[in-house]
Amino acid sequence: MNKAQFAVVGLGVMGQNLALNIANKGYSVAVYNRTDQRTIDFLNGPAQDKAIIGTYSYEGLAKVLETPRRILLLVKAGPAVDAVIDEIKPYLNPGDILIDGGNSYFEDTERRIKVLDDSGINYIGTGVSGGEEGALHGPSIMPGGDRVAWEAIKDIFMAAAAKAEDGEPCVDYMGPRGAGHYVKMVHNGIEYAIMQLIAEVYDLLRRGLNISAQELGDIFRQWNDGELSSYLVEITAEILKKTDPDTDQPILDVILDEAKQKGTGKWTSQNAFDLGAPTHAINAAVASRIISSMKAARVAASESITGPKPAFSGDVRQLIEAAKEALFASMILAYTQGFGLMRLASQEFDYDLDMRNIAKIWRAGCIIRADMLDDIMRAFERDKDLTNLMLDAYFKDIVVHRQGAIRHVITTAIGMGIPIYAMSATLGYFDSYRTARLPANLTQAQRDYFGAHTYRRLDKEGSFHTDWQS
Ligand code: 2AM
Repeated sequence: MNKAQFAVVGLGVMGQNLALNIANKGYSVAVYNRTDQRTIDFLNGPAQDKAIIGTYSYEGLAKVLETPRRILLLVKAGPAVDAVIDEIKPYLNPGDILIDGGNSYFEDTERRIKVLDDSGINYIGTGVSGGEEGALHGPSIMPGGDRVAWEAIKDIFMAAAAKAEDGEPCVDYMGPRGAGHYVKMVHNGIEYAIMQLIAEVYDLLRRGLNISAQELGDIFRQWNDGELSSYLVEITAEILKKTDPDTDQPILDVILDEAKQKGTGKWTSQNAFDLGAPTHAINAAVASRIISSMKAARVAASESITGPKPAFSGDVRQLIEAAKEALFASMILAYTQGFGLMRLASQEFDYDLDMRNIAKIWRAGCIIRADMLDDIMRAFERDKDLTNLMLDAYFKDIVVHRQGAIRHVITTAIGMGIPIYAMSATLGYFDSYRTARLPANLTQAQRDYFGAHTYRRLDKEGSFHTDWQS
């Protein structure tokens, strides 16, 4: 019997679709799932007539695989990954490759690699983005870990990955240890930011301007035909135009306004705080999801805590145009913050991340794919050490010229009492970054006043303390 070239452990939707994707590219795939019935259903269903074989023990899985074994784990992030590694390890040999394709926290990946080091088993932690559809037709894949192991899985991953318009596969080696999962984490952080920015623009136009969901769907569709062209803007247009079959209302009007989260956005912010990276848009998006989940409290408060009424008396067309420009510029600033964070992380963790390659593999397949990533890739081609995207002439020109639109959109929303926190935070990042002298001099004085923390001066070197009360 010919041995299988690749294995997938964990047959949730992502696991099933990746197994199908890889089999469709001409590789033979063995699958295993903790609960046998799921394997049976998969084999009798979507995997019928494919080069996919089912196995019902880790021992059996190990036996049917060619060596070195290449095994992709797609189980729930967290303790399940450790459990599977422990159970499968006795059947593996040095040189075999375990690949974790779940949304694992990058520090867990670093720890697992350390633990497996003595066994000779190679470990790859990889981000996979694109949702269920992406997994089946081509996701963006962000692998990190052992470089030799990467070379051994490269052909399969390149075949399975999405292809950008220039034909380049959306996968590349990100860096050692947890680098792949780190990049995926930041991808998700940027995703949170962009989703929140879009949500705020939707809220302003829908509630503030009373534009119907249908009309707004057309507006987003038009935007998606231009420079805003991106997966998230595209699906927003489709969502806005969707009618609920039960009520005949726009489906958005019957969906509960409580955003859930699995943690990758929060991890991004937490890590950004640890590293000292300004990620205003991501932080604001996480905070916005949190306050959205306090539905009962908000409903109660809405009855007693008053504010301005969302009533707009200005030029509607002008505001819609400004919203488009503001969304574009603030999306650029969200990417700017994400790439800035990865730059710091690369130094802190010795990941040696290549920002150009990250932009390159985000151009298709993943949730934050957008035409502007092609330009981001080019900016890092012009200068691979670019410290901030806004310092690239092309992007500087865009944000400088669109800042008026952001200011107009934000002040309009604020005047009407419509929360626009992520976009405001993004502008705060922009304004802080371009301000030579911030009020942190006062912060330093206060710290010295109450805690004798000392301060530095503009006019001479050294550390100073003032006797404030004398
Ligand atoms: P299950 O079908 O047996 O629940 C996504 O949830 C995938 O993760 C499923 O295939 C699920 O297997 C698997 N999974 C979750 N926890 C697991 C564990 N502790 N060990 C093995 N697989 C697990």
